[in-house]
Amino acid sequence: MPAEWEPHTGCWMLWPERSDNWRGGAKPAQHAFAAVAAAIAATEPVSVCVSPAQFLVARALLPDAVRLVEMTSNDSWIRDCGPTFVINDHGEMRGIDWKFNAWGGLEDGLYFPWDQDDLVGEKVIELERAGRYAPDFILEGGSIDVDGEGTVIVTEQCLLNHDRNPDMNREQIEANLRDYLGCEKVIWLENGVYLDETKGHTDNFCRFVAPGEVILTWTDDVDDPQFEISTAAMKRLATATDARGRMLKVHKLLQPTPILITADEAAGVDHVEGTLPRSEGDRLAASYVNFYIGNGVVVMPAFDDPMDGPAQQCLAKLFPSRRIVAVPGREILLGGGNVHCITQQQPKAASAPSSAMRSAA
Ligand code: KQY
Repeated sequence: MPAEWEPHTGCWMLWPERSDNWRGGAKPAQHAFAAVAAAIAATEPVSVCVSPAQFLVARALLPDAVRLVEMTSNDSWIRDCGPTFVINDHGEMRGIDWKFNAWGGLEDGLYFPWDQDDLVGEKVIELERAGRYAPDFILEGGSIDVDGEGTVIVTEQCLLNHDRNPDMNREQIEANLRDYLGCEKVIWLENGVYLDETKGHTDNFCRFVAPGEVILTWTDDVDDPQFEISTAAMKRLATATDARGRMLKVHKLLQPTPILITADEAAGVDHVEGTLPRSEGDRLAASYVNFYIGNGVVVMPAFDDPMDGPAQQCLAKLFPSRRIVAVPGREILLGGGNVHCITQQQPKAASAPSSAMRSAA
């Protein structure tokens, strides 16, 4: 799997719609998604998958350059239910169509059903006429982060959670990551961001920003539960080596002031049995680490918080050849994720696709 900073042929997104996750009939979220799509579309092609009912609404809110594709889904987290694109040994792009169970299945998943989300990976791969790998393995794209040189970061909280692949042990899970992502080294952190409803996705917590360099969400407030989580990760990262044997340089990215759901925001969500309740005062898993690295931009969430500026400056130093675009992140956060969770990059293949690709293993 190439690193996200390697060249893309494009980016995929899904259009938000369900009113039991997104307040105000998903209207505010749609504007936020449109801002993300527009920022990314400035430097690479963007495709947004949308239900037939929302096609014209999305068309009206998205820039003309964004391609709309009609597709059914249960929600809009394509990082997690979409394909993970990889490049094989012949330089051809393939899609991994992981199994998806809405972050925990019937026991503690975030909604039911998730059958249409589970088909998104296959449908996108079809549209791209790419070869498809379909492992019998539950994984969300937000739970992995790679350096493109054989290293992947994951958390135990997520990948060893009994609600994902309960019959597999750590070694079997590592074997799947090695086989499908082409990784030689798995770096295991313990937990992800405090109260993250994905149960520990690393894309909200700790990510590669260059070979041998990671960024970690951080707080200096010892009374914040995030302090202990980030400190524990720092300890592991301090002794970890990557697939090439390098020690890691860790960049701390200070989190925003804790963000709580307001009464108004909670009241705007349709409360439906079987979905995660959104209640006034609940803390959200806000993190600036949830950014998207596009061909010429880094799109980061902003929260109208004093820490927005320092976060933007930190990313500007780490990605000097890209423009750092801050987009309003609160509405996406209210749905349970952020910019990275709603996007999926498609890496550039090293060779032209051949007709044999679709049937090849
Ligand atoms: O953060 C993500 N990768 C997705 C969060 C899903 C939240 C569903 N309500």
